[in-house]
Amino acid sequence: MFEGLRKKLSEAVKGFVKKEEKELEERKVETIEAVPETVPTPQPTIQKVAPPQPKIEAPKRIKETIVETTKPVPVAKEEKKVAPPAPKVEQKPEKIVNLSFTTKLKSILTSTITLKEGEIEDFVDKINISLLESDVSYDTADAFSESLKANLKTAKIDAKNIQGALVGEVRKALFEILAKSGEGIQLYDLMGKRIAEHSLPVKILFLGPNGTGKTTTMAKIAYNLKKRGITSVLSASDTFRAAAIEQTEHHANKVGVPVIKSKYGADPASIAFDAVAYAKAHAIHTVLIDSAGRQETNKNLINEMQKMVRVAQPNLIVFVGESTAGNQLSEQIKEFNKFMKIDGIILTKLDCDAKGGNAISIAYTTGIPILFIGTGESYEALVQYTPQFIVDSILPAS
Ligand SMILES: Nc1nc2c(ncn2[C@@H]2O[C@H](COP(=O)(O)OP(=O)(O)OP(=O)(O)O)[C@@H](O)[C@H]2O)c(=O)[nH]1
Ligand SMILES: [Mg+2]
Repeated sequence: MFEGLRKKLSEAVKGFVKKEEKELEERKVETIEAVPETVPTPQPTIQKVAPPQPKIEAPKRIKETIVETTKPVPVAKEEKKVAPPAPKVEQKPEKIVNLSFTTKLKSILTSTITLKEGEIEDFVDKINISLLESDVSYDTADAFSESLKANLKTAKIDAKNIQGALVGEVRKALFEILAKSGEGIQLYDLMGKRIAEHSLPVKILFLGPNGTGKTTTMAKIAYNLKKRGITSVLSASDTFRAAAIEQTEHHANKVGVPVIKSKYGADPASIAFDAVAYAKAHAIHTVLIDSAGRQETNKNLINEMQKMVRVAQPNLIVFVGESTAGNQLSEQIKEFNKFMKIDGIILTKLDCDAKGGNAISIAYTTGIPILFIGTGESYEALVQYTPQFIVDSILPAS
């Protein structure tokens, strides 16, 4: 997961840095060559000068003593004679002006640099292409590029670590893009808060297209909640697909949580209602409600879903989408969101998606917080979403 994006972005940064470093080297050579031969270099004088550190580091009282005792003796004058500090060289006659300019330029070259307009364009273009090739949508890549460009215009790039500085700028722009959907929803923290407030049960409805991982993810969440001492009940509300009820039951038994079920063809909303009643009666913290996979274009199934929402009144309506669906995933979410307000997203099968750009696009184009990322088939393979996790996975700080 994210391998594609990680490889492409770091290659783009490294490629640019190599070019930039070469150019810097050339600029240094040009500068050194430009120094007139007749101009004396200040180094020999500086090498003779005694280091002034002891005076600076002396404790206050000792310093005072030194000042007192040296008052009658012209120590200060002696120091002036032997120690010509760099700034004074600048004030000296005309021929040394060239040198101080050179020094200044050198110091600029070895401390921080600001990228030129053309260099920024070149760098941002490379990053933009890397994003597009990794399944990041056009809108998202464009917004990212604008953000990066604006930051680079004012950025003081550390010339000793151009790569690190550029990586930092790309990471900053990534965080800005991901901020569109906030920090995500930290379910375990939310549950802790609700338990403390006695505001229970928390009802979560899982919906989305066929086969995206709704039932498996629901079981993963039950497992991970249980590990944290948080109880849950599963509602087998997919009464449509063959073997869906047995699948939910199988997960419930494996995880060790209760399941509320009925017959195939039964009203999914009434099963969800029963599961909520069961949770209330048994002081269970969470109700996890499954649903049959559906397309946003299937009017009957959308009506059925709206009824489930009315009856069960979930606290969180969570869209489960697979990362491998590419750019069409954003569109699916937007369409579902027209019929019922989606509170959060779970992005599954990131382990099957070598490119990984979808995670960024979804956050930016929908603006809906992400809860989790599915990274495999096991119950453990569920990662809490945070922008930090995404940015660190895509481009670790260097
Ligand atoms: N590799 C991988 N497989 C996953 C992940 N999440 C779910 N799966 C697999 O995806 C397949 C479908 O999962 P389900 O949970 O049945 O999906 P669903 O959305 O409930 O499917 P329907 O009920 O038919 O709509 C199963 O084989 C799961 O093990 C994931 O994060 N990574
Ligand atoms: Mg299912």
